[in-house]
Amino acid sequence: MTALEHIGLPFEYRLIRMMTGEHKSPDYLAINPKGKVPALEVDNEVLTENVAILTYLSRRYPEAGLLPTADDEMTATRQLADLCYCSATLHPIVTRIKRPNFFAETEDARQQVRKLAIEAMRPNFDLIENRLSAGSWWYGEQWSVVDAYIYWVWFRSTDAQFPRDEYANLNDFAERMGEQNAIKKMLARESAAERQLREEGLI
Ligand SMILES: N[C@@H](CCC(=O)N[C@@H](CS)C(=O)NCC(=O)O)C(=O)O
Repeated sequence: MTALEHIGLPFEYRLIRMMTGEHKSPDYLAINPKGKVPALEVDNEVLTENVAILTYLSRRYPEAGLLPTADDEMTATRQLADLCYCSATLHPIVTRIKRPNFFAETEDARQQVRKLAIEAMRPNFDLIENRLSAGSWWYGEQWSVVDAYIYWVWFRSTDAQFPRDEYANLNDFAERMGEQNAIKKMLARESAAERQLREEGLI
């Protein structure tokens, strides 16, 4: 969503109520048979998987600067690796921190899932904290959609009990991100979605 806000083209956003299992409903499975969010419909075609969606948007809208210009295969492939790191390593840990109920039935077991996921996240935030000591963003002074993904990982984790205090660079980074228009718009959509879910009695 942040990438779309950053590109600045109009788009329609559909709220998927995961707490009611809407992502596994026949309606949603017709869009993404894997039952995962996000899915992006563009020109009557559906794209799934964050890495694919972000790569597509970056290539289709190069003027938006979602990724730094890559002049050689190695640089382009390393950027792909960075997106895969967010999607394949960080994202599943966030899901366990934020939604332990997907993985365990009792309250005790859910607490245990969250605790283990928080421990699994620490070395990753250590790595990112260290990288941010060399510059404002993942790629030094050039913002990219990798930063948007890391920001999502950070705010979802810290909202769900990950202790934020040990990470000065990440806290500063989050503050810088929070000043961006695309992030403000994304957070406004998140708040509206939260209000809607509250009105529906789902949270
Ligand atoms: N590999 C997918 C994973 C996306 C993902 O795990 N999304 C979460 C929501 S943030 C989800 O749909 N969870 C539902 C589930 O795992 O059943 C991607 O990168 O797009």
